[in-house]
Amino acid sequence: MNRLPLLAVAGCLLITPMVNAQGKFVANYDESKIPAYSLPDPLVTEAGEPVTDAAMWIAKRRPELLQLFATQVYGTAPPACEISHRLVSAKKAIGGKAIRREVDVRFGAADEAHAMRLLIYTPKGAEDSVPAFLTLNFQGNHSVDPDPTIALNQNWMRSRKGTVKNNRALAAARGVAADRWPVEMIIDRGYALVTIYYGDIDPDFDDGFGNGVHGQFEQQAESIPQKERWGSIAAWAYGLSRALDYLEQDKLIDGSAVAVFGHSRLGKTSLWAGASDPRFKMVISNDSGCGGAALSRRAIGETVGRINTSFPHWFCDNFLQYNRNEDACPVDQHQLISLIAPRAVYVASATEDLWADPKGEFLAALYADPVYRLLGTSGLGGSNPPAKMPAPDSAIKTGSIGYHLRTGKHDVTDYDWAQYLDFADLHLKQ
Ligand code: GTR
Repeated sequence: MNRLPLLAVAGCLLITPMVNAQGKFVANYDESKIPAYSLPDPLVTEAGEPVTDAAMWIAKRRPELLQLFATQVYGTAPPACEISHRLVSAKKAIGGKAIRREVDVRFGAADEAHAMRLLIYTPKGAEDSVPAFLTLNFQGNHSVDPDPTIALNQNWMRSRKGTVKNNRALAAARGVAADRWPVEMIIDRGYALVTIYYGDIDPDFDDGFGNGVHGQFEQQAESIPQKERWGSIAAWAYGLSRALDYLEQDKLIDGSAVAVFGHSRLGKTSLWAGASDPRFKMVISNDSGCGGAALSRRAIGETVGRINTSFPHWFCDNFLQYNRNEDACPVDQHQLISLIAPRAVYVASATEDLWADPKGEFLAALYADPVYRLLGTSGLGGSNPPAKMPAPDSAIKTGSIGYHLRTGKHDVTDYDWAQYLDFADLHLKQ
């Protein structure tokens, strides 16, 4: 097998100060100031044994890595709960090309169980069930399309001038995020789009894990050591898995051909959902950065210390010990991508999104490649992995690992979606 040498970066031995004279975090963007690090090898067990075949990966290395990510990074979620669902609305949409439904999915059978609302577009007149993109959104289902019949979400939302006041969405929020959701293009290609407001699952603020699904499963969490309890990313991923439980029952959707997609913090979430739930056939991380696709050890742009300070509720408490001490973490993010193997994974970056470290995102995809090849897939870029990062706007999308660096800022654009649809054609439509 063609093994890639894992990077041991000499770097500078003096760790660069991350704070200025006023004590404010200052991101490093200088490659020459990356601290010295060596990456843990996905294909060597914690006991130091090389992983030589697929059976050993499946029986030994994959479970041990999964456990490390659960206990050291994202936290351990409770076991899958039973779900119940209720159709809220159904109508024609997108000029009659699609059916759009709203379905409430509850975390339990009881009426008072916590619920999330799925907004589902399926192509009208499809002869068979269709593959789907399952996604979380930041601003409510009503922000995805201006259609005034989509319910205006009234759960807690971060206030935004003009669209969210006192943490409640205003009618002006309808369709505000439509740029990121090319529903017609997705429908025209024969796919369903399923989206959920992420705050339905767990509101995105630090309340000591009382609200959202955390609140409902408080008792189960008590049996887990405090520092390993699930953070919000694990809670959102749990919601995605329960949404998939529902999609497996939905006759219009092929539950065995679902891609999980997310942008930014929700890209971190899609990676963890795809790593921890092997039913996801394909995983897409759009500009996910630190705690997502970017290698933590590079400590360039957003760092572990910074993310744990700004968003203390995203990860488990054990992750705090790696603040400014990334090299001590037993795992790094190329191993998270490896956990998705041999299923298809796509990592995307943007040229101006230096906070998310595009190069670190690319390297993590590249260093997951040996696991994909061990499992008999084409890995990144087909027969041989690329020697260097591709030029902007030239997607690598023929193997089981896809990657592109889009020109522009931290965002989701039609260019991004066009690549994901091409990639999905190869992996969801066989
Ligand atoms: C930023 C955060 C990033 C990214 C982003 C987002 O503030 O530092 O890690 O997740 O938010 O989700 O929009």
